[in-house]
Amino acid sequence: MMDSSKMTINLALFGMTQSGKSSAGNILLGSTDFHSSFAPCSVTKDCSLGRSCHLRGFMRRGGQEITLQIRVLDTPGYPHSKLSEKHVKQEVREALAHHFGQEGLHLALLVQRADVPLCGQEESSPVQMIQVIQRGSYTNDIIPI
Ligand SMILES: Nc1nc2c(ncn2[C@@H]2O[C@H](COP(=O)(O)OP(=O)(O)OP(=O)(O)O)[C@@H](O)[C@H]2O)c(=O)[nH]1
Ligand SMILES: [Mg+2]
Repeated sequence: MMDSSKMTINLALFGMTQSGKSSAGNILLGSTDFHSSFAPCSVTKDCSLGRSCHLRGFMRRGGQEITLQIRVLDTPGYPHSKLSEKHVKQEVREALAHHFGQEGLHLALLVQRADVPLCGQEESSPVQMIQVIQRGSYTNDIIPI
């Protein structure tokens, strides 16, 4: 049965290789859950889930305090330096189903580097992946950061 005193936000990070996805996830969680480093190729190869602590007194519903937890899914870069686009899409689909299940994905955060000019088709690749995945699921919002 659903616990009405808890609210969970299921969030996933998307973006090109080395855009700062894992760092953004760590900042959101206030943790070092995700391996993040500067590299000439893609660092993250698998999806992984991090959870925030339960944030008490986040809001009230019917006079009752609601506790918030944010669940963050880090994903491999898209395009990836070693993995095919098909592989990354499949990996993300499976991770979304495994970690977020029936609840689904609530927020998709698109992480982009501010110091690299966007050119050609590449900048839209992560958005295309989100859209492909979204067609088979339930994401409501895409937020660029
Ligand atoms: N200057 C600056 N560096 C950042 C920022 N965010 C991340 N970085 C650095 O960029 C590098 C790559 O960051 P990651 O978080 O590993 O990037 P990623 O998108 O997860 O990379 P992949 O897993 O390889 O796709 C690291 O050295 C980070 O410290 C930022 O906002 N500003
Ligand atoms: Mg990463």
